[in-house]
Amino acid sequence: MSEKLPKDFLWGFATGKSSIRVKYEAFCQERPKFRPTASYQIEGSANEGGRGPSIWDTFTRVEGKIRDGSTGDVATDSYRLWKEDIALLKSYGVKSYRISLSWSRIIPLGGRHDPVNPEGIQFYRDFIKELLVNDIVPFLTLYHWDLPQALHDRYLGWLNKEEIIKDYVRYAQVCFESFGDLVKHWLTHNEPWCVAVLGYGTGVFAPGRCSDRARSAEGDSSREPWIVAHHLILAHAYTVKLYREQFAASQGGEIGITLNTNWYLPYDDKAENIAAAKRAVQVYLGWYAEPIYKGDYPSVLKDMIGDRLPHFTDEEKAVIRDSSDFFGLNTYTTHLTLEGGDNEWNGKVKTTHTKPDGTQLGTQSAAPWLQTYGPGLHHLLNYIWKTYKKPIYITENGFAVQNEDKMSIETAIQDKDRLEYYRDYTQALLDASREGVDIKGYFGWSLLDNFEWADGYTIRFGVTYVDYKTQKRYPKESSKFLVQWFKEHVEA
Ligand code: GBH
Repeated sequence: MSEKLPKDFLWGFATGKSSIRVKYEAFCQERPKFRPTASYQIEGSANEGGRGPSIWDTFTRVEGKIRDGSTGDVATDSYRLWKEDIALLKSYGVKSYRISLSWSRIIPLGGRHDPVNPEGIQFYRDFIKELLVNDIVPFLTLYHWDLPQALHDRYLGWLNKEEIIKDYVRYAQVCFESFGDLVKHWLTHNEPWCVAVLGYGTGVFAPGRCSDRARSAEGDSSREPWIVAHHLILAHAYTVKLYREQFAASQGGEIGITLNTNWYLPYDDKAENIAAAKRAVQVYLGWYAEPIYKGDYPSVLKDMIGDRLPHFTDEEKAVIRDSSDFFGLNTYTTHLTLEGGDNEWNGKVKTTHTKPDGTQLGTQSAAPWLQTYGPGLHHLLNYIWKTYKKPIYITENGFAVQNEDKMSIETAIQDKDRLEYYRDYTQALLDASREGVDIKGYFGWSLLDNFEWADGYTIRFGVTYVDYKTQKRYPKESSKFLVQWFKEHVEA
């Protein structure tokens, strides 16, 4: 095995999307109850580019859903500053940039009989061309959680099998036709686990459905996540079928999905905790990976969920089996795992970062769920390679420094904890690669600090600091580390 990563290894950064903007005035007229606060109006209207609202535009306007009460209306202002973003990427010397498209910018109402927005197409084509001119390979995600609001209003979005699969496949077709001559790397969904569980189970993400009537007027946490996940898997698979049958030969690209998982270590050497750690990954990851790579849900999940878990027909199984050209992986942390609890979405285990002796597994981040533990990535890469035998792209990996939102810019850019995180995780990547795990790319999350979903702007994941008052960008030490690391570790 080579000591270095191969010459064609793709590395770079990922972001959510170039902007979360809304056709603002029309949106407010339709939904007066979501009329924003004064501060929002001061930040300016966002009636740009013909984009239609998504479920996140709606969700961020519901009181109490976003920690700092913020929205993505301005975010990092990348709809206007996209050329600066690309210049920044160029200055870092990345090989690739992973970005997601906004469905409602391309088809404002989302549906298969709804009109395509030429301004949206033009925006992304210009964007992609500018990447290519700068020798940066575009890695495009079709769906990073922002369902067109119109589809939710029309038929409850991901809950409606007949409609959503057809609408999603048609959206994908528009993207392949519009950008496929320029784009050779496609991802369907980003993290379907999050869409299903956080959107329809715990309700902490849009559209915010759950059984708790204090939090949501509608929803059924015991059923809807399984239904939504089922439809996400099918929409993914029919999209890949379309790409393979109608575009792959002429456009020469590859297509897959990105799944998120943690690595699970047993809390101690008790047999029940060893079994729990094994089951956690089988359920959390296997819920999606087993159908997509092997054709059906894992039996451990079928046994656990019983008749609340939908079935795939034989015809569907043939479509979903082997429906990803590679293994797209988003991963951030490792959990210590104990038997017990009733959280079906992680396999009925309990997790902690506190070891039996009371010490912590790694360095705590700004997010309660995330501590540094490099060896976990090494284990996970080996597990995925052994279990699914597909080349792996790490499509997200990163760290949020504690209290970075309260620091001065000068202090925040000295991001030692993030740098150390990346040092440990790149070492794990190299170790696995040297052992023969086929890893084709790595994207740090994220290029920029940005709108961190339910945490608003309180948590920063960027290797570049964004001063939201001026929209100026400041490279952090971690960006310099990664740039240097890939320079040294990818074959010239
Ligand atoms: C990614 O998800 C997202 O793709 C990206 O948009 C986001 O900005 C980035 O992470 C940073 O958060 O129930 O306690 O486990 C990361 C995976 C999985 C992490 C769900 C948070 C929920 C908390 N996420 N997890 S917990």
